Amino acid sequence: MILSVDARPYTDQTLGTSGLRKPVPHIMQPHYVELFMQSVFDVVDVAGATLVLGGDGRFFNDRAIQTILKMAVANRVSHVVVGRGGLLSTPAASALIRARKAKAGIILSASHNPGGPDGDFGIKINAAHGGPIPVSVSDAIHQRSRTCDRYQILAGDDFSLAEEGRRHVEGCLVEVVDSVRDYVGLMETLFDFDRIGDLFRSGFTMRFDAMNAVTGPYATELFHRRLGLPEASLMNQVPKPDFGGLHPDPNPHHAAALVDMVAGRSEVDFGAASDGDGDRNLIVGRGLVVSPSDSLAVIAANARLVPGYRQGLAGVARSMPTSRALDRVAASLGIPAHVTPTGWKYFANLLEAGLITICGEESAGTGSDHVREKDGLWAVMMWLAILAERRLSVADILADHWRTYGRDYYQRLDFEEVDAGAAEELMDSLRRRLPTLAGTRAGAFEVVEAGDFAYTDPVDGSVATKQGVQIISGDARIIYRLSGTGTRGATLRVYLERFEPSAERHHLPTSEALAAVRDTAMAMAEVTRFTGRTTASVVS
Ligand code: G16
Repeated sequence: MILSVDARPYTDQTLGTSGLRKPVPHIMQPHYVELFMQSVFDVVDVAGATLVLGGDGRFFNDRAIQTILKMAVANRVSHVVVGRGGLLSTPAASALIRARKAKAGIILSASHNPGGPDGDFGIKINAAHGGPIPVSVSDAIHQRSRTCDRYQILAGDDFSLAEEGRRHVEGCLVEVVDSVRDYVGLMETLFDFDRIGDLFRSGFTMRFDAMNAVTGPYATELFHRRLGLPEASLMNQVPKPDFGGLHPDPNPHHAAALVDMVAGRSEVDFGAASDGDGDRNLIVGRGLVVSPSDSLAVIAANARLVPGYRQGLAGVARSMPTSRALDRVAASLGIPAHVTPTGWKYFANLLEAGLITICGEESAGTGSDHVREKDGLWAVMMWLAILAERRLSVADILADHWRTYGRDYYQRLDFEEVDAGAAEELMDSLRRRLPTLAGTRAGAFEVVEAGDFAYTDPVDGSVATKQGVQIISGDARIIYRLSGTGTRGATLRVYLERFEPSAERHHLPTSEALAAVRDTAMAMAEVTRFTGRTTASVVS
């Protein structure tokens, strides 16, 4: 029986960089998920459509999946493809949307944010191409949510998601699929599994940290069962609703155990980690952590060694705050390098139009045209494939890369949970001063260019403004931006970059190489005056 339920609309169902993201107690308010999903179903017009549904297994995933399934049936969706146990990584969901020609995908995740009853929950909506919906659609969903005061839902028992199977309910086919199989099949079309297996057989050692999040089952199948990595080399590979208390953000701060094991004590050749929903990655070598911007550049420069990319790259793209290392590779390959605002939806358009093959972000997202999302395990596979071909250490691959292209020292400072009003004021103050900043000098830093990044999408013509303040001084760059994924107060991100052409100066500690840029960045935006902070909460 289909019920029609009246409820009072919530007005705060805004979609940020990655869909709806809220603290768990907030999202568990009565009818909150239901009204949001009804707005989604109304805007996307799901009657008669196929949908893909899954999540990263965090607290409330199991309840929200049941609600959404029952609402999908009530809203006359004809086919829902749902991951077994309610699990799907974000890249696996993107692949399934494309393979099943679904109209949309619903991914339950707050990505790299902590989980558990006091953590965060999120709902991401993906389009038929497999990538995040464009801003026009997320705006329409928010508008609809402001007045949506009734939802449709199937009454009755929960669906069993424990085993693969198909069940018809009220004209809807609910199909539970293996969450991992199709994804691993896709990896097989891109990589030579035997070559990577040979690398492991040669004594090469690796640790993969799934951070108690969704990639555990994927990593177990891919790295252990298919490539022969000993199971003991997998860490935290059982997904847990609270991520075992870990913060599943694969950066040196939150993945400190892995970093210490691989980079610190140099016992292991290669370390990698992924985040809550499996779209981000961390790459670690003996004695060093690879910065995401460098990782992207190395992957692009070596892509032709990998079977799936032998024919070369159509073009590449990075988000504006990502270091310019990728641009140098593109120039040497003679291919276009696009620069987009932060958010994978901009890449999705370029990928869809065939303008780029590989893209990535400083926030540890790297991906290619095999799906329309960033893909953590794909990035790890790219590194393994490159290591298997080149048989050099991670450190030697980087040193060689920097010798060829120069080194872009890079660091991101996060000031988390600062007062939202103060963060806005800091950005406003910077923006007001932009016209007068060019030509000014702060120590060795002479401002050559100062602007607020704006982007016109070459595919759909949409315009995005106010995407981050960028201050350029020849070889150095400072960027200020407010995060679009935090749920408490505001997070100010300050990105620091400096190009160093000389190989003799490629092995400085990053914080030392960027000390002057950091001092300038703190002073120029008056970070301490506005936020009360003298140091960042997280440095990555
Ligand atoms: C999301 C987007 C990414 C983007 C990131 C930015 O990541 O998918 O494309 O780089 O947000 O985060 P912020 O606005 O906090 O800097 P995710 O992994 O949270 O889905």
